[in-house]
Amino acid sequence: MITLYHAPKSRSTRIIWLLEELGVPYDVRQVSIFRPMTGDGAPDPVNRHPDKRVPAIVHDGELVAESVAIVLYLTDAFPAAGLGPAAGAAGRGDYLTWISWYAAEMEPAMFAAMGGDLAASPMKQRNYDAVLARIESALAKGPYLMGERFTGADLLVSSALNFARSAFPESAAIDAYVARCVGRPAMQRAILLDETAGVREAA
Ligand SMILES: N[C@@H](CCC(=O)N[C@@H](CS)C(=O)NCC(=O)O)C(=O)O
Repeated sequence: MITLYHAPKSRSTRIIWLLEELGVPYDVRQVSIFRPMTGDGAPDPVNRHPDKRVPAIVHDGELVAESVAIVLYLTDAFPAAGLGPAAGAAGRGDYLTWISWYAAEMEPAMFAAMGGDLAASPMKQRNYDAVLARIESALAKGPYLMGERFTGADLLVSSALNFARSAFPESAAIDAYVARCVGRPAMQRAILLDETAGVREAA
């Protein structure tokens, strides 16, 4: 069984999405977190995340925190879902590149744009421009980052674009991509389960 430490309307919602894509049984442990935007909420002692953040999962006694680690761990652990090339398979390098790029490049660029930091920092502007160029060039080929197949990298990137759409310029290609990804039945189930999920049986 997989236990997900989750707080509604946070980065852990996309892990419910992932678990729904995988169709495996899981248990959602709702925890409180500190919400810096509003100042509400408090770290929850039952949360196994080392920083009392979400998401974190425990699978067969193994604790995994950080969204990208969880996506990689789960898409590797359940390869039948076809959400990421396995180690040694064609496309693995591309998959690892996208997943790592998301954490190391896209999230910082997105938060820099949201925080209005770009104008004062040529370096941040350059990084942001590179992020946008990478998204645009992938979507020009599309329909997904790695081509025809939706992967864990799309789950991360599209959920971030959906959350912070205003951090990026108007673009029909980005809008269509976000709609294509978040319109998937698994994400639509995740939205409904966000506040209420407990134990979910295998699909
Ligand atoms: N890099 C982490 C970020 C996790 C994170 O900051 N999660 C937020 C919710 S979206 C949280 O738990 N905040 C509580 C806090 O900062 O104490 C990841 O992607 O997993």
